[in-house]
Formats: sequence, C-alpha cells, structure tokens
Amino acid sequence: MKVRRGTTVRITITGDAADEFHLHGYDRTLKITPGRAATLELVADTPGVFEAELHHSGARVFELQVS
Ligand SMILES: [Cu+2]
Repeated sequence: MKVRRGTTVRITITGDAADEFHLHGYDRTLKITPGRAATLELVADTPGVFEAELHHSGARVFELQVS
C-alpha cells in the first residue's frame, strides 16, 4: 500500500479467528474478533516503510509505504 505523506489512511480488517493486528512504526493495534470488521484510521505523517502483521498467527498483512 503506497500513500503520500499526510494522507488519511483507513484500514478495515475482518478475520475468521481472534487476533491482534499491528501496524509497526505508527504502533497502532486493532483487536480482531471473528466475523466482525474492525477499523482504524490514521494520518500517514511519518515517511518510511512499515510492516503490518497479525501477532497471533504471525502473518504479514501488508506494507505501508509513505513517501
Ligand atoms: Cu507487531
């Protein structure tokens, strides 16, 4: 996911298992409850490449590239 610095980013996640979503760098987390959409919103004001992962499954969800 590539965005320009200053963009408002809205991330919505729906999972089939309980987990915790974590966007590194911005250090934002989302609790994931099965079958329920969870949303977080942030202003991408720090440039760089940030990994988003699920803590319990260890899955890498995407990378946020802010430039
Ligand atoms: Cu993490």
